[in-house]
Amino acid sequence: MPQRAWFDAVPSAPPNLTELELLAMGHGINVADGHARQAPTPTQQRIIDEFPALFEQAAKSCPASLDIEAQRSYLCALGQETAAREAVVLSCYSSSVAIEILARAFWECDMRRVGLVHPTFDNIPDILRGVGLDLTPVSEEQLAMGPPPVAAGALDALFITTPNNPTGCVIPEKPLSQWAHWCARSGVVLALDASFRGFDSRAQYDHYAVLTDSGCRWVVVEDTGKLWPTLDLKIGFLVFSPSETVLPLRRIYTDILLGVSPFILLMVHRLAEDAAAGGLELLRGLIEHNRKLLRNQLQHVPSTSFPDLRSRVPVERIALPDGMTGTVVSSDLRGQNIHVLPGRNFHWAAPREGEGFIRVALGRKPNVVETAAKAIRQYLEQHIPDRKS
Ligand code: EGV
Repeated sequence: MPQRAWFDAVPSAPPNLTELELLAMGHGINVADGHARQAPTPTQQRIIDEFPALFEQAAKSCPASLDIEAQRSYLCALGQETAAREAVVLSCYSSSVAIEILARAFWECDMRRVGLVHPTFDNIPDILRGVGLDLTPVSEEQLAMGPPPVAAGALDALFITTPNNPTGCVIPEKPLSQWAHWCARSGVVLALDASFRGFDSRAQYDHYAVLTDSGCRWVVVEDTGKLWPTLDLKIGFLVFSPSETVLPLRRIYTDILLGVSPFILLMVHRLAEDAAAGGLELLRGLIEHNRKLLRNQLQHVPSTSFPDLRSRVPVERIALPDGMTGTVVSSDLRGQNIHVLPGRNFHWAAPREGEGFIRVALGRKPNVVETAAKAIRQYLEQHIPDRKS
């Protein structure tokens, strides 16, 4: 029996991406959410096998020391030495909680006008709008080119997801530096969400050195949640400069939580050490392998393509043939118990622009990706609109 979607009761409210991801949980082939659902590597499995001992050790340790060790090992594994040395880091239950805290801090400081990368995963604009901020879309092309000669005063903050979700687009060091200098001159706070940086070495240059050198105000969200198959035991880090004394980040943080579990801090510390000692390489290999499986299955389907050829994030967009929409394709596939995401909601400022694609998650066992890829191929071959030549 297919389960009834609880949001069916409110037909006027279309589901967000996370509601669609929930429909996939435990049902059929789930390549919907971007979470890590691949098999643990042998050394990750060894850490998982030690969980009872880690729990005991965490109970006996000083939580503040575990917190610092988790932060530093994670940031250093991903090339962020300057942050590990100098930044203030608040450990949150998830990166969404970190973004919520940041959004509330902006609102409290009357910083309501936020430029946000477009497209991006819908929960980012939804959280920012949810606290009452006004969003302006900024395209990936514009971000790559560096700042336009925009008059200062149009924005209070600029929010960039890098690598971006779903495109995998990374902002390189030079444009980041240009944007950071522009933010410094314009009095704009630069906010980065680097949740996917572990998958892409091009996103592992020392961002915090660039931010600090520019003299701009900055806040960064980091996330362990997408990397390791730990059943959503994870941490989102909210990272900022010790000189950031205006945004009430610490106060809002303590309104919401006391801290994350010392057990999870210790687990993150151990998995970050494993990541630095070869775990990240293995992970990138798996994602690359799964991406190839998907692309190979679909390579001969007419008018179907992969727009993000340079992407290394654990999701892949498929551009659909003309005449098909991601909304219909994902809904039909869901009817066959194959769960992918439609593109529409990623284009939060212009949803119709996202109808041309679906998104497939790659942080899975290869046979799951392969099964999904075959089903998608069969569906597309059967439904491709007749082309008059
Ligand atoms: C992705 C799930 C939230 C989000 C999934 C995601 N939604 N946090 N409301 O973590 O790409 O599927 O980012």
